[in-house]
Amino acid sequence: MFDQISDRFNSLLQDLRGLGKITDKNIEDTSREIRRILLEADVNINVTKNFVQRVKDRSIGTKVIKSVKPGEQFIKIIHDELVKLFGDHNSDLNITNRNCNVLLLAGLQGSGKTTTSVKLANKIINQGKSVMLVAADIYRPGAVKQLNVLAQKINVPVFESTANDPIKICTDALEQAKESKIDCLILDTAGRLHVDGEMMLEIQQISDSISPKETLFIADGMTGQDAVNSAKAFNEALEITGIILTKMDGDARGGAAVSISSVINKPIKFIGISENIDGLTIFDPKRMADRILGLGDVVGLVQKAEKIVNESEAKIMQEKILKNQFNLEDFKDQLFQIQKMGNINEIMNMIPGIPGKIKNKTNMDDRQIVWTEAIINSMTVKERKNPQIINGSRRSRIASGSGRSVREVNQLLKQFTEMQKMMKKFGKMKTPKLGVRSFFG
Ligand SMILES: Nc1nc2c(ncn2[C@@H]2O[C@H](COP(=O)(O)OP(=O)(O)O)[C@@H](O)[C@H]2O)c(=O)[nH]1
Ligand SMILES: [Mg+2]
Repeated sequence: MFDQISDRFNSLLQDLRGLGKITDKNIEDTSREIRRILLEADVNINVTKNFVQRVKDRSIGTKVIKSVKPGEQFIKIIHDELVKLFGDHNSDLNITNRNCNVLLLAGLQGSGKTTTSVKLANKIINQGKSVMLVAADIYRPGAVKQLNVLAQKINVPVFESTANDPIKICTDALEQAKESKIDCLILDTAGRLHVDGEMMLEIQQISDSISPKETLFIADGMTGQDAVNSAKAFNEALEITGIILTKMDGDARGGAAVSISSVINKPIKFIGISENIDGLTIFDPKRMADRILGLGDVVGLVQKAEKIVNESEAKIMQEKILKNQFNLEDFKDQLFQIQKMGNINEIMNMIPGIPGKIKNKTNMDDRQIVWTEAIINSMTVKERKNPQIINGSRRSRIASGSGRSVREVNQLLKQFTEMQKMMKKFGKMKTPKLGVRSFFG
């Protein structure tokens, strides 16, 4: 997701960090580079222009302020503007009505409406609320079946009808949902082109007759600039309350989809990150901006870690680090914990301050953790506690014991020594230096 844009911003930020002063020239250069990055990511031209202008205006404004870290001030401006571009704050579903909240899903064919309606149903039942889905796509053969198959997986009822009028289907469904005291009714509508007047009228009539609490525009994340125009038309026809970007797990540039929010001035509420039913995440503009700028996703990382690491273990580890007693045995434990957290590259992306270039170069294989463990397992306890004693002949014995090469053993020992050095420094510091993050609070 946004890999290209993120890599480019990362290298720009590296340059900015070193800035001793904000000058007209570096404002100009940075603006030009931001413009290039956004356009290459397929961000809408007007959105790009506004973005660059705002960054420019604000940085000219800060030129006069004597800052300790001018580069970071610049970075903060870019960060703020990215958050704004994404709609400022994260907005959850508005489903607080006591009697039946209706969610209407609209969008082009194949944008992911049916899949998303079931993903949403899943989220809502996990909050302890009841849901009914409505099969309102009577045009595409197989559409009703597709919804049923998906809904069955999470045991959510589907309202079907032999009526060949989607408006009637939806109003009947609402009546039944109210009778059965269902909390949320999700309408999976047919895909339609914004230029198809008849179909646009139909969805307006559905909307008028059931007054949805949420009208969500489902946009394909792999889409190009056409989607921006279609979003505008849908927004004129309906009271869109939010956007869901699907297929954000793909390697598309993503810029067009992201522009939609800014163009129609509506928040992105969720993003689809896999075909699976649990592949829907709340969209948080700040976290997304952090990720794009390579500032990591600390919140996500902590949430992941919290599920795995227990607090007392973490405390013991921290003390060892501070007392400089962290050895290869502990390192192995840590690897094991990381492994439990999931895919290593995903985790790397969440760690702040690792430049994109390094991430790409590393492109770590999950098996690497297993290999590293195998190497450590082939060491004696004494060696693990005191890796300095591992000489040449011991290295080749460890290599043959673990089935890895001597080069890999050397590499691991070197990495570990580097890490120990870093930890030593860290341990000596009274207040850890947090760099950019401290700036953002
Ligand atoms: N990888 C991925 N595929 C998705 C996502 N959302 C939907 N799809 C796929 O996109 C295709 C079209 O989705 P569908 O829900 O049928 O679209 P609809 O025509 O708008 O109802 C299906 O193959 C889905 O599995 C997503 O977030 N990630
Ligand atoms: Mg569908």
